[in-house]
Amino acid sequence: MLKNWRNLAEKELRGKNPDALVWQTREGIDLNPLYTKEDTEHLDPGVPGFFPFTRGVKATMYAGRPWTIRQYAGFSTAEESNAFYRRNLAAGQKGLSVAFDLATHRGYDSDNPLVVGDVGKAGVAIDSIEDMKVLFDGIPLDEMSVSMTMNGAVLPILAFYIIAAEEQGVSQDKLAGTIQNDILKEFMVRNTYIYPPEPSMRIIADIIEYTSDNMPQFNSISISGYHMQEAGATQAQELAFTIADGIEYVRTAVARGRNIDSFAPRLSFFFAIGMNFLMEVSKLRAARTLWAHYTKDLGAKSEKSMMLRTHCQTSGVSLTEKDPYNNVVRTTIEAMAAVFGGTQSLHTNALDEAIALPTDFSARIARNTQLIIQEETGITNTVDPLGGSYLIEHLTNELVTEARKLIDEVEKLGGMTKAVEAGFPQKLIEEAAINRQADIDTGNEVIVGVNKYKLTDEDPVEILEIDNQSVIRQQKERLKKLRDTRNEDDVKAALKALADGAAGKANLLDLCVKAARVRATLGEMSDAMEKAFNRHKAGLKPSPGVYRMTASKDAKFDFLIGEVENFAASRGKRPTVLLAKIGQDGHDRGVKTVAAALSDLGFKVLMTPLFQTPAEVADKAVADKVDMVGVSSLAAGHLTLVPALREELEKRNAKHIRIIAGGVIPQQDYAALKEQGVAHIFGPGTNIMDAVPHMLTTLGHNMPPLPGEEVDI
Ligand code: MLC
Ligand code: 5AD
Repeated sequence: MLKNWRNLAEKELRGKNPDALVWQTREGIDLNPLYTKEDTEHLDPGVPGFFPFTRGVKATMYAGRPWTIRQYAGFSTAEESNAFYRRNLAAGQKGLSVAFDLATHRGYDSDNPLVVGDVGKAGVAIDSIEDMKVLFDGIPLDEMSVSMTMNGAVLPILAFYIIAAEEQGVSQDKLAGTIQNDILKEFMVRNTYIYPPEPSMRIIADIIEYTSDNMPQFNSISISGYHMQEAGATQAQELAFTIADGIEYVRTAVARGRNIDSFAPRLSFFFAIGMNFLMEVSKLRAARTLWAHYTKDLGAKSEKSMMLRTHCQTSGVSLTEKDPYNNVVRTTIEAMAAVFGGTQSLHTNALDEAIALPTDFSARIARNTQLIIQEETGITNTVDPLGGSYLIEHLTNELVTEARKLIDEVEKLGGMTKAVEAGFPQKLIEEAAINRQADIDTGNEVIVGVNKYKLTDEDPVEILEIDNQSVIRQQKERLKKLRDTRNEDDVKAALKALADGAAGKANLLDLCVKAARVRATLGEMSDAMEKAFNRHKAGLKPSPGVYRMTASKDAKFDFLIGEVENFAASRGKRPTVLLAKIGQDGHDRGVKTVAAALSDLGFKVLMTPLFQTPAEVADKAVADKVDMVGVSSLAAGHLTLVPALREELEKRNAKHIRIIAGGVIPQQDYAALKEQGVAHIFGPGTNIMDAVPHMLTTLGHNMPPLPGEEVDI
């Protein structure tokens, strides 16, 4: 039969070998154009609800209870976010998921000068228990399951939550919810850590210990692959490193003397769901299979410890600033993959993802995407509806195999903490990100509306604007009121106990709960622990060679190298650019990819570490005599931080150093930035090779037209 198929296929292909249709995925998996019974005869995925849970953790899955529609949200003040949550719950959302601003993530109160650009911007500003109470005003915490995405300042935030519930009359044993508390992926890709890896892992163990003793319904970690995929990881890398992180957390808690079955049932997971539909469905099935086997090998006896329960979020990085209504379609496809994969909880991104935070309008469409799948399609009525598909079973098995290989490599390095210290996962993810960018820039990978089928005119979409200065003002007032009314002696004593506890061995969540009760702020608690732990700092540097491998196949690449050489010959020095990250924005995939590409194109590329002040960037720009500073902004701080940088350069008589900016910057802000002297703004989806002529022209180079300039249609 198969032979007949090959003959027919060859005929259809006019004599070409059907093997030419094999697709090598980014994971390095070869996918054939056809799968049959023979490919899956040796594979038995079992039934849902039973080990190894490939087909789902519950016997009835969505037929019994649909997944939780849990939209991640937060912006501005606690009042504004609370009102937004209530509107969303009234319109069909089922669980809450809190996005905190970057000042909060990094352990700073809103009145700290280091966070002027970040307060209230990428999430809600929370400084104390008083803010947390307002955030959940009118939301009964014994009924609502709440997820909080917090990793750096995880102790004060979880403590505020416990006390906010206590002051609502809800004891901590009744709290159902999840704290992200996944620090390993912060060091790997997300960058909202505060302390170095060792004390950070101790904090994780303290939280597992405290929650498994006192909060039996609370998920102590959300082990997250999401941010790995967002940073460029392939699905196999995301899968493997997430499971490897899980293994490391299990070992950490076991090393504390905890029985695995006392805490593992409350470890939960979080994956990204991108556009490779069949791969994503298979990834979730593979994840459950892997976790069941690894936890069993680690000594679990209870099946609850072996069940991988997960939240999913559709992929932000797959969405585009260009022709943004296409994003509704992308998100629908991704949401369906999460559902076919058997997720427990889901966030669907809004269509304005690559521009700003969701408005009420875009949040409504995102939420309705899930409601429509749940209520109009009938998809929920059968468990694991794609189970038994030849391809899905084959791919699930391939992903299990690929992930095991990577997990073995991590094990050889001594586990994930050591692997992260050695930079192993980071390097693979970074290379995957650069490769993908090169594929997109050269058109090997198509993104509709970005590198193919482009619009000539883009209609601007309405965006959510946040008055950052007003948020800071309100937060400062609230902090003042708190400090005026609390008992300072109690606060001092609680903070001293916390500082001593950090230097010693006490459970830090317990001490933070006590400090929250007497109204210590988030910044004060973080500082108390920083005395013992210090603050973690990490540098950035370009990775040469990877972009060139793919991009050099494009004629534009050699042409641009030639122009950079011409520039260098006429000036006696290569164009020198300092790529800068200012404020608390730790998103570094973009800046690392741009650095890699520009250095392969002949630029001299310098990079600042993360979390710089405008003054620090200006100092480095002047000291290193750069021609240009490129500011990468993905957390909406640009309108505050870029003008501040210009001022700092002017103070140093360095007006000649040009500024360019890139990242998530709404068109609406372009004029204001240009008025502040920004020479060029490069939005999401910019082809790096197309950016180079603008950069050279800005530096006064006389650019000839590019060969075969693509004509927009
Ligand atoms: C479910 N239940 C069933 C059932 N299905 N009971 C009988 N029959 C069925 N078919 C039960 C479950 O056992 C459970 O009870 C209860 O119903 C709730 O179901 P759940 O499946 O556990 O769902 P949920 O409560 O929503 O929990 C999902 C979770 C959790 C385990 C994945 O960790 C979670 O909500 N995570 C969300 C994480 C998140 O939102 N992260 C945002 C990150 S954004 P019981 O008693 O067994 O518990 C981000 C972006 C950034 O990170 O970078 O800023
Ligand atoms: N509100 C809503 N969604 C958010 N995201 C990040 N911050 C917020 C917020 N404050 C989403 C985006 C982003 C992903 C990490 O989470 O989709 O890409």
